[in-house]
Amino acid sequence: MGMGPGKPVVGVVLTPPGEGGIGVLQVVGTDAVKVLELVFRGKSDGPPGGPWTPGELRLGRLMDGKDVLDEAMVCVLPGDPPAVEIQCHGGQETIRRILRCLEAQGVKLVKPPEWLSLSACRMGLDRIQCEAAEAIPWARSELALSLLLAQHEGALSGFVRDLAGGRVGKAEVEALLRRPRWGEVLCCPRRAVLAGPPNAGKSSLFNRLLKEDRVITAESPGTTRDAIAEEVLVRGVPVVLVDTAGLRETEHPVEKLAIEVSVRELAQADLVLFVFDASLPLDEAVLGNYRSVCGRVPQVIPVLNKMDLAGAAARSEGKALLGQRVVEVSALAGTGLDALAERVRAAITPPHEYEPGAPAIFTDRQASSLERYRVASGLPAADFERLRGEIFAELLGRCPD
Ligand SMILES: Nc1nc2c(ncn2[C@@H]2O[C@H](COP(=O)(O)OP(=O)(O)OP(=O)(O)O)[C@@H](O)[C@H]2O)c(=O)[nH]1
Ligand SMILES: [Mg+2]
Repeated sequence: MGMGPGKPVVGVVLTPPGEGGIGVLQVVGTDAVKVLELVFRGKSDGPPGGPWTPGELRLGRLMDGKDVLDEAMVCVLPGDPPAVEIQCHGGQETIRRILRCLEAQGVKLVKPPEWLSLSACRMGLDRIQCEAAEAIPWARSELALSLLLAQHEGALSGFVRDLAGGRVGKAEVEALLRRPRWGEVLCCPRRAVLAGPPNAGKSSLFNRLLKEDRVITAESPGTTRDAIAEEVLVRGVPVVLVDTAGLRETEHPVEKLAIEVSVRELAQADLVLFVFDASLPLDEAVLGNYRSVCGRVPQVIPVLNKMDLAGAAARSEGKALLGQRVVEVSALAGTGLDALAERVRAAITPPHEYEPGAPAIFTDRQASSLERYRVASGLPAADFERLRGEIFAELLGRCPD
C-alpha cells in the first residue's frame, strides 16, 4: 500500500555504506509521520504508541506487513515539513530492506545534498550555513572543522546580514576578500609538488612526510614514474603532497613520459619543494630547472637533502646560490623535517592565524558574490540599490518552495 501521488516524501540514508553498529535514515515530507506509522510497531507488535512528541525516541520494530525488518529507535523531528528519523542496525542488507519497504510506501530516495537543502530549510538555515553543513563531513582537520562549525553557527551569514543592515560596509568586505583565505586553504587543500633531479631523495622525503612507505625508492636514478598524490596534515593544515619523476634530459621513452607528467604536475602546483642532493656539486642543468620552476610556480622551497652524508654540510656553493631560503634535511635520518613542515605551513597559509569564530569565506560561490557586491558598491547609487538585494538573496539563498 503506497501513500499515493501528490504527497512528496523523501528518504535519505545518513550513515555511510558498509558495516557499522547503527544505520540512520530520515524521511522528510508532509506525510512522513504517516509513513512511519505504516512501517513502525511498538514492542510486542503493538501500535506505534499514541501521539508523537517531537524529539521523543521510541523503541520498536520496523515491519513489512508481518515480516520484521529490524529493531529500531525512531523519532519525530521538530520542524516543518515534518521529518522522522529511524535508527536501525547498520549493514548494507538491513538498510537495503528498509529502503525497499519505504519505497513501497511511496518514499522517494534522495542523496544527502538534496536532503540537506530540504533539512536546512526546515531548520531555518540560510544558504551559507547549508554549505557549511555540506562541508562538515569532509573537514580534514580540527582547524577546518572549527572554522566550518563557526560558519554553520552563522559567522559569515551574520557578516552578510550586518552588511545588508549597513552595520559593516565596503571596507570590511574588501578586507574579507583581500585577506588570504583560511576557509579555502582548509577546505580545498593546496598542492605541494616534490620535484628536482633524479635520485635527490624526493620519494624518500615523500614517505617521511607521509610517515609511511607509500612509494618505492631506489639507488638508481629514474625510479619514480607515475606522479603519486596523497593528502597529509601539516600542523593541522591539509596539503596534497605529490611525488614526481626526477627532471633530466633523457632519451628513455618511458622516462620521457614520466617527466611530461612531472611538468603537468608542476603547472598545477601551489607550492614546489625542489629537492637537491646536497652531497653533489650543484649542477648547471639542475640549477636551470630550479630557476625555471621558480619563474612558473607561486612558491618554491629549495630543499637540500642527504645532509647526513659526509661532505654535504661542508658544501656551501648550493646554499650560497639558493640563498637563505634553503631548508636542510635528511630524509634518511629524519632530520630537518620540523623546519620543513613549518616552512610548508607558512607558505600555504595566510600570514595571520585563523581567529576562532570569525567570518570566513569557504566556497568560490561566496567569494564571487562578495566580489560582485564590492564592484556593485562602486556603481551609481540607483544601480547599486538594484543589485544589492539580488546579491544578498544570492548569498543567503531562499528556501526551496
Ligand atoms: N644518505 C642519504 N640517502 C638518501 C637520503 N634520501 C634518499 N636517499 C637515498 O637516495 C636514493 C634515491 O632516493 P629516492 O627517494 O628514490 O630519490 P628520488 O628523488 O625519488 O629519485 P627518482 O624517483 O629516481 O627521481 C635512495 O637510495 C635513497 O635511500 C638521505 O637523506 N640521505
Ligand atoms: Mg622517486
